[in-house]
Amino acid sequence: MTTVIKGGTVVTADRQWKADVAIEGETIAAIGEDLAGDSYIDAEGAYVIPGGIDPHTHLEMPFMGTTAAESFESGTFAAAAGGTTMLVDFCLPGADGSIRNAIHDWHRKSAPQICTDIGYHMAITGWNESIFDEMKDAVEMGVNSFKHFMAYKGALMVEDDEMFASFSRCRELGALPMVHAENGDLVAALQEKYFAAGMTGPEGHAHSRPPELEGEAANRAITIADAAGTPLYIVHVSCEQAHEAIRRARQKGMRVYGEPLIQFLTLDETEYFHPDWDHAARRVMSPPFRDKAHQASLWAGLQAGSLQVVATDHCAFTTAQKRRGRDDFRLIPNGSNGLEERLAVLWTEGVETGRLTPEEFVAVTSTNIARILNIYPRKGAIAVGADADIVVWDPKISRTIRAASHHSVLDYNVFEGVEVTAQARFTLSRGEVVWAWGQNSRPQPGRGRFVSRPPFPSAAQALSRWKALSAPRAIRRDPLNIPAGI
Ligand code: DUC
Ligand code: ZN
Ligand code: ZN
Ligand code: ZN
Repeated sequence: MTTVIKGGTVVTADRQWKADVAIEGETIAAIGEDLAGDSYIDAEGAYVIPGGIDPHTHLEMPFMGTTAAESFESGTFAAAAGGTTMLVDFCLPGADGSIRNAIHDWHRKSAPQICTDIGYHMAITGWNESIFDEMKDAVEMGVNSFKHFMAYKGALMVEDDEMFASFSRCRELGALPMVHAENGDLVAALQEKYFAAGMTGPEGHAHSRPPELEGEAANRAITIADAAGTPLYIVHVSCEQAHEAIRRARQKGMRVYGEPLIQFLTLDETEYFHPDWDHAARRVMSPPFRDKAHQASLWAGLQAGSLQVVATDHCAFTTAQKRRGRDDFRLIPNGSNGLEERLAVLWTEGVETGRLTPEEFVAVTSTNIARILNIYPRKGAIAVGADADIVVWDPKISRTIRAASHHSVLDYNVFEGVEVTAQARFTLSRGEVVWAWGQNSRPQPGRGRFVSRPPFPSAAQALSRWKALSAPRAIRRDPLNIPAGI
């Protein structure tokens, strides 16, 4: 059985050309002109792009006294409707602190539900010998990235010595450290200060998390990564200060990656001063939305390549859940939506405006993160042998984003009323159509798979390769063999 995606323009991270794409089973079998098959998918007038990869979601995650409302089923279906065929979810240790158990727990929750493929990052929320040991188990279980919260004091936050120990362990294991960069001690102090001064609403959230605190933490994490000899991935970069830290580190030769969110690129801090409490609270996330100058910095970073990935941090809490913080902004569960909207909003605000080329759009929504997470070219590529995770992307379907018609379980949408000019006509996951615009079909929950991500060549090997080159040079900067040029 051969299925051919017919008549479209294939776009990859480096070029675009008119071609058909033939699929056999779960993978791409051929790319070329006038391909014949047993069945056809119409791509006339559309782009044929690698399925989006959202590397930052929190589905069903217990957090701030409640649990994120988006399920693995609704989340992966909403993703597919928006042209995203893989997401990478953050796995949090439970009360026993065990990494192994947390991964089993995430499998137990996700496996029966997922409509498309997923991977995990593991959160490191403390430090002891069993965490040291279990990080190896995580890598063997296909989880090769570890996230560190520099904020959420008294809950998830880790200290600098703990990060140094964990980053050093990542280096031994060939894993990638990631950080949520905000100075958690100062956030807690400022929250206290504004609340004590009578500021109880969502505006207190914005005031207590200024961009300087994100910039400081980003710089500190970069210093720790440099000392440990690891690359570093900084999640949800929202501001010029953090972007500047990343630019400087890269200019010095470090592999530091930055991930702006689609929300940060398009929505701003005025949302927190909206007269409707629900409106403002629904947008409370950390870091918070910033002003337009920071947005301009993030767009520039995507253009220049100093920022590599656009994600969502999709962490969906209903209005009822947000109201837990009605009298105290510190209790509003942090998180906002974007899993379904990411590609359409980025296309409209990025490609339609001329800020990004279609190739850059593919790079920042799919290919770059596939390379950073070591799953390229199985994911993130239109290439013979790659998984047939493909989107037929129609740049002529305009629509208005509405909670009433989205596929998330949320009762609102932070992009409500935003007009977008493109949409997934078809989304294929490993060769199967999991979304078709204008049709009511839904994929089978549980058909998605966990994608095991191998470690990078070990630091020890990389080091000895460097040592073999006798020229005196810094050996600290390049311990993992992440491909150059991203
Ligand atoms: N920020 C959020 O807004 N939600 C989940 C976790 C985080 O760091
Ligand atoms: Zn501290
Ligand atoms: Zn975070
Ligand atoms: Zn997050």
